[in-house]
Amino acid sequence: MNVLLLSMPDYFEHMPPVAVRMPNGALTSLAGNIDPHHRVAVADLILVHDRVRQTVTELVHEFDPDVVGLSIMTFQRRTAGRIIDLVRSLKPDVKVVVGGYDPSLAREAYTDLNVDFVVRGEGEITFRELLRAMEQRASVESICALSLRKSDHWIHNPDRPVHRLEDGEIRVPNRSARVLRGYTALGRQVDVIETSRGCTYDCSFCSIIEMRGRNFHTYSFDRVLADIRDARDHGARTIFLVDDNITLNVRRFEALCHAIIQAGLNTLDYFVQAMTSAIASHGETLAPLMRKAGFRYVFLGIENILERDLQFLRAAAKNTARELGRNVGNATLRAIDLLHRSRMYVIGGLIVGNPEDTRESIEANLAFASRYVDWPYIQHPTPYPRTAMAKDFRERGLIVNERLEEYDGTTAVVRTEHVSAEEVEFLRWRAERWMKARHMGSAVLHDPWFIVWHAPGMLAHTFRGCSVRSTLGFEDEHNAFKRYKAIRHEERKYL
Ligand code: B12
Ligand code: SF4
Repeated sequence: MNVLLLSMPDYFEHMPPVAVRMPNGALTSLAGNIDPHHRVAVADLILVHDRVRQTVTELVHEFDPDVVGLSIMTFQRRTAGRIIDLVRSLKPDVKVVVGGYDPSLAREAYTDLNVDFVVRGEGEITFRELLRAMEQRASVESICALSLRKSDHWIHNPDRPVHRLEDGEIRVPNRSARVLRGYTALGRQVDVIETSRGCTYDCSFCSIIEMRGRNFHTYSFDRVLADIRDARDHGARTIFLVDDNITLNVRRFEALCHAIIQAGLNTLDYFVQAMTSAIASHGETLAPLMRKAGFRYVFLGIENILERDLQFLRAAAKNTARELGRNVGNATLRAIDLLHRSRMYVIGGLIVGNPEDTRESIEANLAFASRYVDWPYIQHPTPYPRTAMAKDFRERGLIVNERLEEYDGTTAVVRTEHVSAEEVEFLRWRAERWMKARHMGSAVLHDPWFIVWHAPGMLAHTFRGCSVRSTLGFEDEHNAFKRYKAIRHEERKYL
């Protein structure tokens, strides 16, 4: 069968396509795990976000798919619906399968879209079994984790246990299936690698717990190294380790750094997500080792600098430093210091606009980010389906925007008890632009040509909506913010 796999073109503020175009790791993993006789194509539509209709039309004509699969996050649901309608108009009898976080956690929303199957949770084995059943015209009703349309109603087959990655059941991704080019992170070709799946924490904003429960499974180092080599052989010079929480097992992470060095793969740049507690407690030895292994940017889940907000986000434990088994306070500053001492950049993940936030508490977090982090990754609390946070916000009546296409993390869709959603977003937007502009000065040392060449585009993106007058203080910045919002609104019309 011909199988066309698509990821959505929707992007959000901190990953503008002018600087970052990241592949979707799910699709190549699915492609690597279906039976090899199928003809499979993977198209990451972020690479063609400005010509989606034309590209999808061409792909359907050239590839003539029997099955089209879409990987969807919540804020991409509207675009996914439009792409499905387009595909159906081009080929009415095609089978449409959806998977990823949104279909898994809000399956009921997909009964109204024109899809045939929803794959819930991890997809490799479910999708393989589905294709086999379709090919053999066999029943799909015994395939776990599959939801299917049956004339006028839907059947939801039982869930599937999470995969134990240790047993080699999941084969390596198939990167050769990609049919579009242009992946980049600041000018270097980027690829994504998984070394583990899952997390045992339960932060209230995170979808992972509802998606797969609280657990942690790991791939063998042989497999991870083979995967990194494969990414490199496909041209990658930067690797993003997309593990949900690689720092859950620090000893294993250290051993992985050693393995990368021994394999000579430390000539690549690495990006990783980490907990502040793990870095603060083990950073004296871990941070220099990470640097030696090639780690360059570390996304730290700081979440908030105020204890009250950390409690709301259920993120206090992962931000607590420990010494000899005792809690010794917030881990953030120490973690940042240790990473900086080893010449790594900190991408600071913070969440502002929580229910009790005042203007002052938001500004305290923004000032902290401005002073200590290299690249701000500040978001607003976003009530994604079935998260604990969504329940809290709904019960308190604080959700002010139900347009899911704006649930991209940098649009404030909830208000606090004291500050309107619009003002929360304005405060973040106003502060963040300057933090980003400042970091371009550091990035130029590593990638001079890219930054020099793309700086005008990146600055234009960061400061869109601003005028010389608003920047010099002769115009109320709220006006510039309104213009920015209008531009952002237009950008979301991918097709
Ligand atoms: C890496 C990552 C990113 C990366 C790369 C994204 C990319 N290009 O893939 C970056 C940093 C760019 C990113 C950004 C964002 N992300 Co993100 N990201 C993740 C993370 C950590 C891992 C995803 C991953 O690659 N996993 C490995 C693959 C193999 O697993 P998988 O994606 O789950 O796919 C499996 C199944 O879902 C399923 N499946 C998936 N697609 C399909 C399709 C078909 C047809 C089938 C059959 C099955 C299937 O099968 C796959 C294999 O088992 C997750 C999870 C987490 N714990 O935080 C969040 C997560 C996916 N991100 C999320 C969000 C919200 C975002 C942002 C909007 C804001 C943000 N929080 O940063 C932006 C928007 C991105 C954009 N397009 O601009 C949310 C999604 C929530 C939701 N309900 O939609 C998650 C779950 C985190 C969270 N907050 O809970 N993200
Ligand atoms: S530590 Fe990270 S991956 Fe784990 S629940 Fe919290 S946000 Fe999600």
